[in-house]
Amino acid sequence: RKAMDMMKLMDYLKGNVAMGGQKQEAGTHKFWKTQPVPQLGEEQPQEDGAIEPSQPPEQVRQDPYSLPGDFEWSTLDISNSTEAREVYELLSQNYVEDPAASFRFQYSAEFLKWALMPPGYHKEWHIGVRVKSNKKLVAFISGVPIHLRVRANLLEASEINYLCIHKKLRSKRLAPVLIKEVTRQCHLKGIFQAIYTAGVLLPTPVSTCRYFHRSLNIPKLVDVKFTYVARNSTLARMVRAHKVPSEPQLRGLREMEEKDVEAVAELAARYMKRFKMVPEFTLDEVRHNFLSGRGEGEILNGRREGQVVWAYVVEDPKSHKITDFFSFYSLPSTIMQHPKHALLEAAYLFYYGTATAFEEGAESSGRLKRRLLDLIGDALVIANEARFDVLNALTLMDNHLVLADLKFGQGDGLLNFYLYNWRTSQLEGNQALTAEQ
Ligand code: MYA
Repeated sequence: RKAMDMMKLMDYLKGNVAMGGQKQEAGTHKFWKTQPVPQLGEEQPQEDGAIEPSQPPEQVRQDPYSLPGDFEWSTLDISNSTEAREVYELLSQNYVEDPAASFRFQYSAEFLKWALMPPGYHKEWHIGVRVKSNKKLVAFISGVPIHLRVRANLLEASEINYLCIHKKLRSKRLAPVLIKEVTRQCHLKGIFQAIYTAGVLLPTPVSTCRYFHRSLNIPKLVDVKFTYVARNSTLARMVRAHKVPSEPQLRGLREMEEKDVEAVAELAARYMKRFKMVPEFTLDEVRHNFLSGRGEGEILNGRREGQVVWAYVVEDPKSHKITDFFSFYSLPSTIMQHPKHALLEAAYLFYYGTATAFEEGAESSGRLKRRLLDLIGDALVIANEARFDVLNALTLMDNHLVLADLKFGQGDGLLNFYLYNWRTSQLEGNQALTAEQ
């Protein structure tokens, strides 16, 4: 399958585009051809490096880009619940949908707070556009700081996400203005590289991953047409085939706590050395990513109120060392026009790691694969306990080792990874680690 994706990617690069159901013609990217990104058909670079030089602070444009007359820029204060709610409302009505317009991402306000306010975030990178007359929020783009290692280089970069324009204002070339403005705000903070992901194909992905889905709540998923009963099967048989154990299987598995921050940071850092494009986390970032989105109060039906992230560790019962961890986050989708179900409760596999990977011969002997089957298998148990309908994962990190055995089914969606103002030759899916939330 991966070979197929690479071939499609090659076709795209040659200009014969038909990827992810998207048709585009090479050479027609009026905006992207003016930007410091690899252009279509370019040869793979011999060396890694910036495409254009960083600017000294006094050369960075000081004035905001101009917007059409009826609109104005507005910095959003995400720590303010009313403003976080405004972004939530804009996205829940206008953000990414599947090609059939059946499902639309519904990031919660708590999720947005967690994703947009990591340690060292800049409020200036949370950029809105409002209608001047009534102050209605009609567009948004955001960035957060990230230390990103791409092969041997550690980049101080921004991660751009949640670009969204109200449906009524589409195709008016407003997106390039938002992108230029967030670029300017990054430049003002001395940041000249960025990472971003998109389902759509643009010039030019550094890596392309496919979505896989592990069904948990089969009757509902069939009901909302997220999945189908195969012609040679029945609903009951499918339910049986997708049953997960009622208890985690790994001895020593427990929820991550504050006392684990250092051990998880070390394990994650060492594990991520396996991959070619990865974020590097400080202790504060580990605490933020895995503990701050945990919600409040008692766990009820596998969840706390407002919980967006689940993080678990395996503590060796004898040595009390942390040997493994996994995490996933909650990102529901609105089910459009369904009489019974309004929300698809989806969890997305996030970061994980296992010390088994550091043992001699772990990969060739199959030990790494077996350990990951146990670990991600337990992630399924926890996700099921927390009443998620489905656990989603991409073809990145070591996921390819376990997806088939754990009964993840291949999805239609692709996710393209892009770097802004950084040249490096293309990475295969499993060499990239998502920075996507
Ligand atoms: S990906 C999620 C994007 N959001 C959605 O898909 C939500 C639903 N859709 C919309 O809200 C609109 O359709 C959007 C486009 C806003 C996407 N990334 O204004 P237009 C190019 C980059 O007439 P609209 C995410 O959030 C398109 O190719 N460019 O179009 C990551 C064309 O340029 P060109 C995109 O449909 C975002 C131009 O825009 C995307 O009204 C990373 C047309 O503009 C896209 N997803 O609005 C942003 N979609 O003619 C880049 C279309 O050249 C960050 N376009 O083909 C770059 C780094 C910046 C920081 C640098 C720091 C140093």
